[in-house]
Amino acid sequence: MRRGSVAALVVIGLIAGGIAAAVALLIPWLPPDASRQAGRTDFEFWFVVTICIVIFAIVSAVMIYSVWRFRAAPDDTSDGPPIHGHTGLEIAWTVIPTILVTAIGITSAIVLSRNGAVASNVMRINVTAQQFAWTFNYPEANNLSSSTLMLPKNREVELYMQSKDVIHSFFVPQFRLTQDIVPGITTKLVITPDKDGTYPVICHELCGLGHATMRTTAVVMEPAAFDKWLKSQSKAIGSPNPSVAGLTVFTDNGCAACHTLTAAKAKGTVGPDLDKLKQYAAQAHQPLQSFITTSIVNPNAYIQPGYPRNVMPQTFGKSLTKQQLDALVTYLVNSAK
Ligand code: HEC
Ligand SMILES: [Cu+2]
Repeated sequence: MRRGSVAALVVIGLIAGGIAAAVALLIPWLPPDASRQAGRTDFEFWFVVTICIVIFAIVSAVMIYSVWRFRAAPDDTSDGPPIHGHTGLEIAWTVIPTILVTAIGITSAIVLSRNGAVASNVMRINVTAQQFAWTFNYPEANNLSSSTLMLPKNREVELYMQSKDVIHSFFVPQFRLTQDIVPGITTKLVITPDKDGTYPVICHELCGLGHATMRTTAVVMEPAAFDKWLKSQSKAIGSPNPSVAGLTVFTDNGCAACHTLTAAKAKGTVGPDLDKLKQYAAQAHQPLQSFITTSIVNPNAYIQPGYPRNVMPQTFGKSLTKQQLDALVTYLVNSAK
């Protein structure tokens, strides 16, 4: 090959690689990372991207150079010369990708096994996914239930995830972790959050009409603050003051997102106004307390006219402990006007 051709190939390759690298590096593709697993996932991500950029540069150089250098003259209708391949090139484009793909396979396997490794002091959290809500239960704290995923910083947690209906998927971009939740099996995910903050928990698998609303937040806090939260929750739920206990259950389980309730400063409008429960119970010809209990445990048993069925999560009967449910019902009975 002529010197000039080599120089042209190198220049085109550097320009193409430079553009691809700029697109990769100058645009902030990834949100900040907030878990120990995220660092490893990002390493693998950039390892693959780097390989892609180099290959892109080589392919672009050869392609652009060939289109320009070997183009046919406008009046040239003759066939090109017969060529029988190039053994050296064929060996190169087989061996090099084999090495690269093997390297990606090995590094991915290492990242996966490190990310899945469980420490001895791991904290278990049970996750229930269902159209279209998340519930988190803490077996270490009497199965305390929360609709927000509260996590202590630097402590490894293992999620045991189950679905009540269809396939969902747990995804927190800042943790760089995602795992499907499949009816009938328990899938697991290990997370070691390492930065305080509030991050979105997203359902990552199209799971029905309300899929886009199947979101909550993960809150990572200092271990001391987390212990305080656990204690205050357990205490509030066991509180002899029913309004404290019930309010805690109400706010922790996302009721405020869909319902209005003055006592809880809730302004949701997806579901009926819970300040009017007395009136609704009368319309349904049911005693107030059993009307409220059934509405929470089995929302489809009675559908308030004008409101959609299957929107209120069907999980509360399972996810709330008896104590939490009692506190919640008492609270709603007392705050109904
Ligand atoms: C995703 C939105 C959503 C969430 C979260 C939600 N609800 Fe509902 N809720 C609804 C909708 C919609 C209805 C009306 C349909 C029906 O009657 O089932 C409803 C109905 C009710 C009713 C019966 C009202 C009536 O007049 O029939 C009660 C009581 C109630 N919800 C309490 C709660 C409590 C307590 C929580 C939290 C533990 C909660 N809801 C969480 C959407 C929601
Ligand atoms: Cu979902």
